[in-house]
Amino acid sequence: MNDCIFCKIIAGEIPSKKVYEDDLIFAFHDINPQTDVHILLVPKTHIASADGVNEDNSAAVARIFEVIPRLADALRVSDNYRIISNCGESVGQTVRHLHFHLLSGAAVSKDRL
Ligand code: DGP
Repeated sequence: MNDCIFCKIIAGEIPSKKVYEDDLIFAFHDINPQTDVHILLVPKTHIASADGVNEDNSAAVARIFEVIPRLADALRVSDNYRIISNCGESVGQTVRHLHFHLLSGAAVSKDRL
């Protein structure tokens, strides 16, 4: 997907604050954090949303959920976080590349942004 922001981040064409990468997935800090810890985990393969997950590409989703507890431990938020994936514009999906928000801590006030 040439026009996909997250594909460009994965390819290194747009800079990001990477926290994890392997053969299937990429994780980085959200550019507009909603909480003290706000990480995005994405499959390297372009999947538009959770609706696009199937038996051919679900290994990346499984990998994301294997990595989440390791990242949570590294970020010192184990047993203290939420995972959210918006599927569809009507519920707030703004980037059409499947991603999981890892959120922990206090909401970041506008004063701090
Ligand atoms: P959603 O609303 O669920 O589609 O979340 C998309 C998130 O992606 C949103 O929290 C902001 C983040 N985001 C959008 N563009 C960029 C970018 O260029 N870099 C980074 N790091 N995050 C981005």
